Amino acid sequence: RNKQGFTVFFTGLSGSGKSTIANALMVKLMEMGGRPVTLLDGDVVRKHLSSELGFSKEHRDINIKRIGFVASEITKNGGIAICAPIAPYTATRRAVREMVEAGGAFIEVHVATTLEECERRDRKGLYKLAREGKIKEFTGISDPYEEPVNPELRVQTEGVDVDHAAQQVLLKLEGMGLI
Ligand code: GGZ
Repeated sequence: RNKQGFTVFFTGLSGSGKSTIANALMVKLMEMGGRPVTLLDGDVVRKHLSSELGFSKEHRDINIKRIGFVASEITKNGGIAICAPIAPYTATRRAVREMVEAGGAFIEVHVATTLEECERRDRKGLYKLAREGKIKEFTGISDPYEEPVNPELRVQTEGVDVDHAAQQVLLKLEGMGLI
């Protein structure tokens, strides 16, 4: 019998490691074969699906709901969607969950790297620019991030390698009978 589709929805700060873990998870799921896997990464979506949008609450919400819609279509058709936006607002994440759960399973994964650690890494130099006021409304600095209260899974990235974090997600999916 065919298994139901599902969406793995990563949420976390800029530079928390969402994209890296999402990519590692995608590779592992593809290696297992069977179902198509679609990655909806934050910056790719911003370029191709949400290029006219900025970072106000209104625009972030539109962005996340678009991602949610695409993920829900994929999930409904038995596929696997992996999303990796910041998605800072609880209510918007809940709206996406409801859309996806109408046709399959939704797994929210909080990539729980602390602001201090993200800022220490500052891989793209954005935190420095945000501190200098050169980027406005920057998540964690001058814009909110509402931490998920009841995610299906919370992963740490400090002192843990990417493969291990992706493996934790796989174990969760197995436990839920999704793979
Ligand atoms: C947050 C910003 C901002 C502001 C540009 N706030 O580390 P990155 O660069 O590659 O990931 C961040 C990305 C966030 O886009 P999302 O679509 O994931 O955000 S949301 O879910 O809130 O819609 C960052 C970059 O865009 N970036 N300006 N002001 N991140």
